[in-house]
Order: sequence, then C-alpha cells, then structure tokens
Amino acid sequence: MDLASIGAIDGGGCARLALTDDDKFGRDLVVAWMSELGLEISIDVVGNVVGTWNVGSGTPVMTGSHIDTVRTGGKYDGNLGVLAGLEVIQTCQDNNITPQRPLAVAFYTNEEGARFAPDMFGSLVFVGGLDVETALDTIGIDGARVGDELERIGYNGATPCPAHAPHAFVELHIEQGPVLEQQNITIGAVTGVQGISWQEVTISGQSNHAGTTPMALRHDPAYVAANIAVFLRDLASRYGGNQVCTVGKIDLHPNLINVVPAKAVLTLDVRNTDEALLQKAEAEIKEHMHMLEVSEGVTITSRQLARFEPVVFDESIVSLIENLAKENNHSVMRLPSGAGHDAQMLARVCPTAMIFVPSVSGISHNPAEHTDDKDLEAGANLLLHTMLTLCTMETIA
Ligand code: HGY
Ligand code: MN
Ligand code: MN
Repeated sequence: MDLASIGAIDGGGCARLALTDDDKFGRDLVVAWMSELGLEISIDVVGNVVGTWNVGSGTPVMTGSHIDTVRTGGKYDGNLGVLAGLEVIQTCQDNNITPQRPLAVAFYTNEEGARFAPDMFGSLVFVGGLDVETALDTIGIDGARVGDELERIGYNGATPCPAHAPHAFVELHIEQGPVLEQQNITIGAVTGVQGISWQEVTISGQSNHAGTTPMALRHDPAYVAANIAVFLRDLASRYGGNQVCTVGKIDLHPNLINVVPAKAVLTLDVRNTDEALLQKAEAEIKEHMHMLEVSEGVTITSRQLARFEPVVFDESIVSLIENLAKENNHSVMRLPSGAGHDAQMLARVCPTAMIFVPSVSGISHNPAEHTDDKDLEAGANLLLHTMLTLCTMETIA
C-alpha cells in the first residue's frame, strides 16, 4: 500500500511508467526496504536492482518482478512479486531460518514496455538477450532516451550485464486473467508464457478536406487503421484458442475534425501460445496490409517493437509448486501465462517457473485490479516454501 501510494491515480491504481520520477520514487522506497533487511544491493547498467541476502553458499535462489506500471495500472501487477520476495527474506530473518543458499530479490527495469519497447526490457538485458548500448539508445513514445532517463533518475548503475545466472528463479505474479477465479482455484502453477509480437504500423495517405474530397478519391489512413483493427478482431475469432490481438494505440495526424488525416500510427499486439500459429497470424496481417496499400493507395510501413517466442517453464519447479501448494492445502492448477513476465527471460539462463494468484474479475492493466489478501498471503507463503526448497536442490531439472 505504501508503494501503491507513489504514482497513485483515481480508482485505486498506479501510474509509474518506466524511468519517470514516480518510478524513481518507487525504486527509492523498495531500495530502502532492501537496506533495512541488510541486503547487498546492486544496480546494473540498465537500472535493474538486485537485493541479495548473502547467507549459505553458492549461487542465489532468486525471485522478483517489476515495479514499473502501465499508465492506468493496478497495485499488484509486478509489485506483488517484488514485495513478496522481501517478505520471504524478512520471514526467514524473523524466524531464524538460514537458507543454504543466498536469496536474491530483483526488480527489473521497464517490464511493461509501455513507454520504451520491448517489454521485459531490463530482464532481457540482464540475461544477455539485448545488448546494453542498444538498450541505452532506445527511444520512448515520448522521445526520451533510456540512457538519459536512467542518468536523470540516478539508476544508471555500474553492475555489468549480462548478469551471473542464479541457481533458480521463481516469480510470484497476479494472473491478470479470469481462469483461477472462474475455476475457484487459489494457486496457478504456471507452465509457460505465450509468444508475443508487437508492431508499430505507420500508414501514410493524403491529407485532404473533409468536405470537398469525394470518397473515391481519398487515401485515408484513419479508415485503413480502423480496417486493420477490425481485421485483427476477425483473425482472433477465426483462430480461436489462445489467439489474442489488440490495437492499443492509434495516433492520427493532424487529428482534426475536418481533415482527412495525412498519417496514422497504430500498435499491434498479437499473441499465441503456439509459435506456428503466431507466425501464420503475422503473415496474414502482413498480406492484409499489403492489400490495403493497393486498394486505398496508401503506404504502410511496420516496425517490430517486440517479438518473443513462447517459453516453457522448468517442469521440476512447476511440479514443485503444485506439490507445495497441495501440502499447504491450497487448490492449484496448471495454466499458461497470457501476459509477458520477467521470468520468461530468466528461463533463458536458469531453471525458472512462476506462481499465480487470482485476479478479481480477471481485471488488470486497470486501476480496479485487485487480489484478495488471503490470496496474496497464500502466494507469498508458497513463494517462501518454493524458494527454501530450491535452496536444498543441488541440481534442478
Ligand atoms: O505486455 C505484457 O504482457 C506485460 O504486461 N508487459
Ligand atoms: Mn507484470
Ligand atoms: Mn503488466
């Protein structure tokens, strides 16, 4: 709740877009909590922050998530996983439990990707999936440069990337969807993350007078943008299954009531658990846009903002989460994640899995996002048991 008060917005949510002042104030608060726990704090070259409780020996068992939010975010997306990680360490300290391995809690820079694409930005650099220079030179939707913003908020750290791989990684996160609530299940043993394809599409037409230009002579980017949005909805309906498509952002220029626009810029967020179907969807969309170029006499260009294939989590950790949930008398089910998460990047370098807890009415990326306290507690307790058990497992997978 203290963290949620930073960047608080109407409706009980948070707005802490990556590398803004509010993101800085949130970072400063969590770093202060890490210090109170006596953690060794490292800030890396893209602002990922890792607090490590240096007990035991060997590489750490790591947890974590993100504390940046979308512009109309909730209290729990990302924040739960970071604060539950701190709670795990505090609980061990309060109960004189000394794990055999160090425990680490991270918050990764710009998981949301809403200001600077791609999403899972910091964890991608952390695991060596994006080089540091390209990351620092990334320009946001507001024209800001990542490297400049990191310097401005004082989180241009010295720790190099890629980081040393942890022994294992487990992330607690709200489901952000309706499945657990609909099935009346408390814990999700997450099997993996679906594939994600983000594009920024620019449509250039001919600006003209809204009153004098005959319809047959128009090259109207607003019409083409709307056509693409409808095409995406129809594609998702045709594919069914886990196919989802979203047009989240449309900017028209000059965006005036009596001017046929000169330009439209829109974003396409297309996802599927099946990589072959995701590629098929991308190909269909590309073909449809080419058809529109011809029929409407416009020029369409596309810039790939994010492209991550589906990720399968480590079976031995997924089943550990299932077993520990049952041992702690929680209902549990396996399910894939519709949302992207930092865990999908850590999975590239160490055995990784996730724990979900229910989202009320499946709402997220919305100030009304909510998870009941009893479910937050169940998730945090399961994170504790999972991390401590992982400390005792010499080899995982
Ligand atoms: O886009 C996502 O799925 C995540 O919220 N960054
Ligand atoms: Mn998240
Ligand atoms: Mn999110």
